[in-house]
Amino acid sequence: MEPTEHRLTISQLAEDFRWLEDHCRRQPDLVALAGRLRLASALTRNVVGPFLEGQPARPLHIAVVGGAGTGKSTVVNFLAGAVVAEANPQAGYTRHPTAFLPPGPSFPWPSFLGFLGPLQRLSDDQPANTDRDVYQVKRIPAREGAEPHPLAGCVIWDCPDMTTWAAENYVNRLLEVAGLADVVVYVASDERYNDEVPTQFLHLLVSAGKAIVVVLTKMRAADAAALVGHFRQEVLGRLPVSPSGAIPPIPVMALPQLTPDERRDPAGVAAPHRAALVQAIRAVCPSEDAARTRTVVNAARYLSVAGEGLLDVARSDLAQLEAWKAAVAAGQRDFEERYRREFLSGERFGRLDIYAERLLELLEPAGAGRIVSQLLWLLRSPYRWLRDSLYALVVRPEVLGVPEKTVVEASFQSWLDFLQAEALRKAGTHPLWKQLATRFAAELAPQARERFTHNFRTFEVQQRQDVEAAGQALIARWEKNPALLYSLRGGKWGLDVAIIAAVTYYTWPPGWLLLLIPVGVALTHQLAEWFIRCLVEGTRQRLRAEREALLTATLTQPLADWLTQWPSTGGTSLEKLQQVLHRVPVAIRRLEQRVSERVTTAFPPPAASPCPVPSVPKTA
Ligand SMILES: Nc1nc2c(ncn2[C@@H]2O[C@H](COP(=O)(O)OP(=O)(O)O)[C@@H](O)[C@H]2O)c(=O)[nH]1
Ligand SMILES: [Mg+2]
Repeated sequence: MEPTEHRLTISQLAEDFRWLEDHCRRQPDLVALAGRLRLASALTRNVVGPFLEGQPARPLHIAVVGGAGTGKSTVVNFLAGAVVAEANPQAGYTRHPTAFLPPGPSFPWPSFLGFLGPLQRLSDDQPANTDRDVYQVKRIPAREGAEPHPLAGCVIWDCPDMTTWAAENYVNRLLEVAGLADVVVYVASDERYNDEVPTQFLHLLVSAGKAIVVVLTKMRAADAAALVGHFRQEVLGRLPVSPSGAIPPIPVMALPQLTPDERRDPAGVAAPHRAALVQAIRAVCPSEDAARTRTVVNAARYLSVAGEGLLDVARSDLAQLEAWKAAVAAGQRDFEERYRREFLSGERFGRLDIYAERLLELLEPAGAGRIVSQLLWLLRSPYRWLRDSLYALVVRPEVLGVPEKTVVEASFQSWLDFLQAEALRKAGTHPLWKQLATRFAAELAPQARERFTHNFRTFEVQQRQDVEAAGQALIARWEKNPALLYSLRGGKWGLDVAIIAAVTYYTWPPGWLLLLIPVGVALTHQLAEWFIRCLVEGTRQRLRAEREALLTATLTQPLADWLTQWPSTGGTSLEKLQQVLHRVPVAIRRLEQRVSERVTTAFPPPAASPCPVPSVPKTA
């Protein structure tokens, strides 16, 4: 990979994750997976990208996360050593992340294309409930005469609550910061330490290999040990088992019920609590480089392990879209087959008879010869009467076939019926079929019918033109080739003259045997008609094949294409799903390789990975 190639790979991968996330958000059952995809893209842009760009490990990012009202802002204040975050009894008060910078030597703020995704940095001070895609950066005031801040060189993030995967906006803001974090402080209060959604979120962070410190709050001091035990057993004990190694022990500490004084003065009255908290964080960050290396390596490993699972939805959607496409194609085949069977096989293209007549006329001589030709026509009259009468006796009257329009309309209706039945049959198996089944009658069928009517008109106009063109081509072939025309005409004419001459000569003196003349000229005429019928029959065969192709080109194929694409309205297409399925694993492999190259060249290999990646929980 070229030095800057990773930028392209990262932006493409992040874009693919974003597209998949949108795709999941359109399916209400998949919001949790959408969250995972957001975390994956945040890890790509906020962690792997800056690392490959060679950005320094400083500052480390500490994200304080958890359910509503668990005491996150209070914990942020304890880490900060001052009341800087707005602790508020109202659930869901904090709507965007705020970064608090401890006093100390300054460091450059990380920068990378796509860093923190859609979150814009606010330049002015805003209340924590500002509900926009923004983040704030605030400095923690230095206390006079105080010791250096224990978390200097770190950024402490106060985050929105984790209460539901469905609140797209602020959950995404939280996931951006969670993705960025080197250490996650997971806060749970005594009464709700086991809430479902925050616990799922914790599992996800553990899967992503984040270093985690759990802080349990608000319990009575006497209950602290029991609650810690419960949490270990009920929550951490149920973490997914890792195929790649056990999850390292996650420190769990208690921050028991605080008095108002303690909450107001974390660095003074509540200093012992604060010291324990800071100590727990420092313990999981032996050094800045080691902590960052772990964050990056685990992020890359998570992407490669979880990548497959993240793509499951795309794979399953692709399979369903393929199944829909196959159903549409089967319906199309039935349509065309029925058209062939019920209409085309019996179609004579009546207009061609007129051209056959004209060809026959072309064989007749022009100018003075016309008179003779008319005489011959008269001579052939008895033969004509005889032939027509016999024909009427032998051949049954032609049964009028079903009109083309009726056959085509009925075939189209069967196609729709088949698709609707298919959608209803599979409605319970996948959201795509459910959507098809519910929207079929009201949306899909009327839209399809409209298209059908429009395309059928084109088909009709075109086929009329085709028959005329084929007939005219028959005539033109003779007219444009006088040598051929005169030979044919001369041939027929010569034969007639020869017959007349021969009969006259051999039956002289004239008697009733002269009747052989009308028989003879009738035979030559019959020969000419037979020859022309063969010519026209060839054209008929060709027209049938052309009509079939025309039906496909102007009617069934455009309809099939439209029907195939129909469930994709909104941006999900077979092509895009295929592209993403192909591109994502390749990009992840590339990034993982690049990360490991850089880790081995830039940093000495860590003795043992402090946070091996556990298994990835299956899609909810
Ligand atoms: N009594 C008591 N109240 C607390 C304690 N910790 C937090 N609170 C209060 O609980 C409410 C929610 O706390 P906050 O830190 O804002 O929670 P967040 O929503 O998770 O950020 C606030 O009114 C805090 O003052 C505690 O240990 N004891
Ligand atoms: Mg808060």
